[in-house]
Amino acid sequence: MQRIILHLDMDAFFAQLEERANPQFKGKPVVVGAEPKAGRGRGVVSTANYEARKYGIHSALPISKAYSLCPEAIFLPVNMDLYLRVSGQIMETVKKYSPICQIASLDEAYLDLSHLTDYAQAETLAKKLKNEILEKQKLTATCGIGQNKLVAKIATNQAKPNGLLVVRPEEVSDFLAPLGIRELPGIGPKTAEILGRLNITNVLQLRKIDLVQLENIFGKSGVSIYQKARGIDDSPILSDEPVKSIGQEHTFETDTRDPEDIFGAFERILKSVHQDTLGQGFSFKTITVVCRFRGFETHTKSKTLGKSSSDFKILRSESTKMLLKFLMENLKPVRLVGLRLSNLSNLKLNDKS
Ligand code: TTP
Ligand code: MG
Repeated sequence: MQRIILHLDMDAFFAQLEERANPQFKGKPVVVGAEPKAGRGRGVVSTANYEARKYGIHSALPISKAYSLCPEAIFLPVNMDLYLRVSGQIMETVKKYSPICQIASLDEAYLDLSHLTDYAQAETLAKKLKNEILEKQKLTATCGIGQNKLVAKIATNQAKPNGLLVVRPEEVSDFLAPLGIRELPGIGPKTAEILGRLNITNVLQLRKIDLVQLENIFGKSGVSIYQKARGIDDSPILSDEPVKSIGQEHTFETDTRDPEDIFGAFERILKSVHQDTLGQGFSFKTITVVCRFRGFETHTKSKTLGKSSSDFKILRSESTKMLLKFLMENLKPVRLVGLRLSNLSNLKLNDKS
């Protein structure tokens, strides 16, 4: 059966909300994220508005780099309470447009519109949705429409900002062909580097490699790369997707090997993540610890418990073991530590372990 999927993603979400709250920022570069501290700041950029992107500033860039690219930009801290509140309001609007809706992140959602007869109707619906968000929230969003989540999302990315792009099934092949391989969601820097060594930089070139060869190079993920290059994606829209993980990170003011600093910060993260997880009614099964050393070298380790737990002592002892291992294996100063709990299940009352 033909599917029609719409993907919606708010433009420069955190930055747009800051601009809405401060109209004097309009037209100026705005960067939301860690404090730049005149170029000595240690965190990263959460997002930048499209003005700031002209300077090469983007999400996940070290804030010090962002500052050096554009010191005159307006740098703002993350105001998550505001973003969460508005995200909830936007998603209430989005959900009205289809009973099958997957909220994929704070600012993006997929709608299954397969009940409509054709793509023209879907396009009309997308225009209405964009309009309603603009009228109610004074915020712009971009929509992509395609035969599956993959094509719809790529369409959104190509239409940004404040755009709407419909890719009909018969157009998919030509639409994808000229795109760089990094435009395919899930093709990260490592995969792109390996393919680059084979002189493959765009999707058309990627399609020349057959499935067997891709599997030889990439193992299991070969199939998924093969399918992405052809716009194939059978994944369903998962309504009301549950929270998948809860975590927190801490970046030190200066890189450190001081155990008091490191374990002090880690203990605070442990308590806060544990409280947050139980507070949201979850127990956890997988514990992941992240440690970033000087030079941005980042290591992660995970431990999956035999059964779900909500026990703080187990969490502390398992995660501290992983952190200690990082510190023993690597003698460089530490820049960041973090903890994430996943494999969450609904906590049963009186379930103590
Ligand atoms: P995105 O939708 O990826 O980015 P964006 O909305 O800022 O810009 P656009 O969609 O127009 O390209 O992410 C949504 C929000 O999530 C973003 O505003 C800030 C936050 N975010 C981070 O905090 N860190 C990140 O690395 C990314 C990618 C996003
Ligand atoms: Mg966005």
